[in-house]
Amino acid sequence: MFDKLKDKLSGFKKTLGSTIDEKAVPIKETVHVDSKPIAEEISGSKGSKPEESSFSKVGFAQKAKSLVFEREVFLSEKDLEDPLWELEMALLESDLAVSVAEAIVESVKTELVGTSKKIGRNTGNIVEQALKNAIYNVMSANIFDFDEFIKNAPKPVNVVFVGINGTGKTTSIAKLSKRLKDMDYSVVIAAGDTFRAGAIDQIAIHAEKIGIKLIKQKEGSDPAAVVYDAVQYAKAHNIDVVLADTAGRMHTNINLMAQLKKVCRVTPPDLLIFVDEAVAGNDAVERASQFNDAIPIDGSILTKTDADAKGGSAISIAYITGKPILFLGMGQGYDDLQKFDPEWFVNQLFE
Ligand SMILES: Nc1nc2c(ncn2[C@@H]2O[C@H](COP(=O)(O)OP(=O)(O)OP(=O)(O)O)[C@@H](O)[C@H]2O)c(=O)[nH]1
Ligand SMILES: [Mg+2]
Repeated sequence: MFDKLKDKLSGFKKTLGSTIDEKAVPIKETVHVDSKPIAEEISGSKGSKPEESSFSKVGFAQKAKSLVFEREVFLSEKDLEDPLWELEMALLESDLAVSVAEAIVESVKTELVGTSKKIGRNTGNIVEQALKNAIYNVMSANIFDFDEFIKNAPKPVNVVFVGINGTGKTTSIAKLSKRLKDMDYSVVIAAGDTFRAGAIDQIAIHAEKIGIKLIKQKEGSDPAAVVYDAVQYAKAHNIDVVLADTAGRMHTNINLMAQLKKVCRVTPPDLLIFVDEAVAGNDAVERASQFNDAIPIDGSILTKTDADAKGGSAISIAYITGKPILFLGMGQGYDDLQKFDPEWFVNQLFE
C-alpha cells in the first residue's frame, strides 16, 4: 500500500538528513563534580539552614561527574529551500491535492526552520517526526470514532452509502455489515440500488453469504421507498443498524442527485458515507468535495488502497472535505476493511 509515496518520503528524509549531518556542530556539555551541600546551592546563601528540610538530610550529595557530547543544528530557510521544493513535487506526484501538499510543506518548514535543535546520531529522526506531524495534522481534521458513534447513537442507526459508479459501495456495505455482525450488532441491508441491472442480486448474494436480512423491492422502484422500508423493518424488529446501498452516480447528474436528496429527506441518514477508490487520486478528492457540496457527507470510505501506490487521495480527502476518513478498503475479501486511524496511517508510511 502506498509504496511510491513511502519511497518519496524516505528519499526526502535521506536528503534532508544529510544536509543536517553537514550542518550539525558538536556541543560539549560538562557537569563538574560539586561538593557543595545541595541545600546551600538551592537557598543561595550559606547562612540559611533549612533544618527540617529534606535537603539537609541529604547532606553532601554529589552530582555525577559527566561529560556529554551532543550535536546541534540550526536550519535556515535557505537550507530547506531545495529539499522542500523536492518534497512538494514528490507530494504532487503522489496525487496529493495542491493545497494539501502546500500545507504539509509549510508545516515541515515551520517545525524545522529557525530554531536550534539538538540531534542525536540519527539525523533522519528529526525529519521523520516533522513529516509525521505535518501529515497527521492535515489528516486528523475531525477525528471520528465510527464504533463509538454506532454504540451511542439511538437505534436503528441509518447509514447511507453514496458515490460514483464502481468505486466499492456495495462491497464496503458487505464488509461493514460483517464487521458489525461480528461485533454483535443486528444489521439490515437496504437494496437501494434499484437502477443498475443486477445490483439487487449482487447485494442479495452478499447478504445471504454473511447471513444478514436484505430489504428489497423490484428493479426500477424508488430507492427512497426501499430505504424507508428498511428503516421501518429495523424499528419493528429492534435492529441496530441499517446499511443502505445506492446506485452509483456522477455528482454532475442533476436527476440522480435529486433522487439521492429525496432518499435523505424521506429517511434522514444518521451517517451519510461517501465511498471512492484511492486509485482515482485527485479525482476522488474532487468528487468527494462536490458530493459534500451537494449533500453534506459525514465521512468517507476509501477503497482499493491495496492497489494504490500513490496514497495522495487518502491524505487529501479529509483535509479537502473537512470530514473524516472512516475506513480503508484493502482488498476484495469481507475482512479487508481497516478502521481508519490517522496515527496508524502516518506510522505505517514510515515502516
Ligand atoms: N482490490 C480491491 N477491490 C475492491 C475493493 N472494494 C471493492 N472492490 C472491487 O471493486 C469492484 C466494484 O465494487 P462494487 O462494490 O460493486 O462497487 P459499487 O460502488 O457498488 O459499484 P456500482 O454499484 O456499480 O456503482 C468489485 O469488483 C469489488 O470487488 C478494495 O478495497 N480492494
Ligand atoms: Mg453497487
